[in-house]
Amino acid sequence: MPPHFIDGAPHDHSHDRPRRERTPGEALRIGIGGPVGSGKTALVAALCRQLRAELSLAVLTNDIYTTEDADFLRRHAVLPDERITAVQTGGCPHTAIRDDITANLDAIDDLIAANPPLDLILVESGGDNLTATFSSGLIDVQIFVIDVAGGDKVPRKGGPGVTFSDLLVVNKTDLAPLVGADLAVMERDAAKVRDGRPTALISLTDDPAATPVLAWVREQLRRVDDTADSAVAH
Ligand SMILES: Nc1nc2c(ncn2[C@@H]2O[C@H](COP(=O)(O)OP(=O)(O)OP(=O)(O)O)[C@@H](O)[C@H]2O)c(=O)[nH]1
Ligand SMILES: [Mg+2]
Repeated sequence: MPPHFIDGAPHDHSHDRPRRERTPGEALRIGIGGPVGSGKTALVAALCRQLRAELSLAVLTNDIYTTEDADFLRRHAVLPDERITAVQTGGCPHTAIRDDITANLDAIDDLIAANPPLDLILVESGGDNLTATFSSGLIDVQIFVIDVAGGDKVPRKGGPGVTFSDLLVVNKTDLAPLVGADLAVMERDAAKVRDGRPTALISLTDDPAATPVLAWVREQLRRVDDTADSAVAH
């Protein structure tokens, strides 16, 4: 029997705003989304620890009912307190990063005003599901973090984060033997739908520097610098 599809769903997840216009010299904004517990905050902490000596950084977290993730990052002193802020969404986290992004934009304005000049702003989404993505009116590029613990089927289940994120991160590879997940299957299924966009398999436990993700972030920053240089030259 063929599957039933819901067409024109009342809670549509596909709309977006036009890509925001980045002024040369403005901080690059990287969105980090993905399902609950996949390792988004752990990745934010890793990137802050690796980049804070060379860049001016700030972090914005989203949580539904608390400011748990921002509190965690402050407690672990990954950045000075004034460089970490939070949005408490009160409802589905994806609404705050895609549908009504006002609270996130206001929080980013506050970070920029309090910490001039900023090179990079990391925006963590509240833990959500495979349908959640950031509005391109809020961030410049986005990372989608899934983990191995949910089983090796997750990339095959697809969704906009798995398919269209600028970088797909498959975290917790250390757990693969424990849950019987085949990493080669995850890599292959991701490659099938990602049309050449990169995927990084990592374990933040085994590699706390998140080396491949760090290299990707540095590449994004270099691209931004190149754009700024060419804008000055013209
Ligand atoms: N074994 C293992 N555990 C990890 C790894 N990365 C993160 N964790 C653990 O996974 C749990 C969830 O990590 P978080 O960084 O809080 O995940 P999150 O995606 O930010 O969670 P939410 O914001 O609640 O959606 C924590 O207990 C982390 O210590 C990893 O590579 N391997
Ligand atoms: Mg988190």
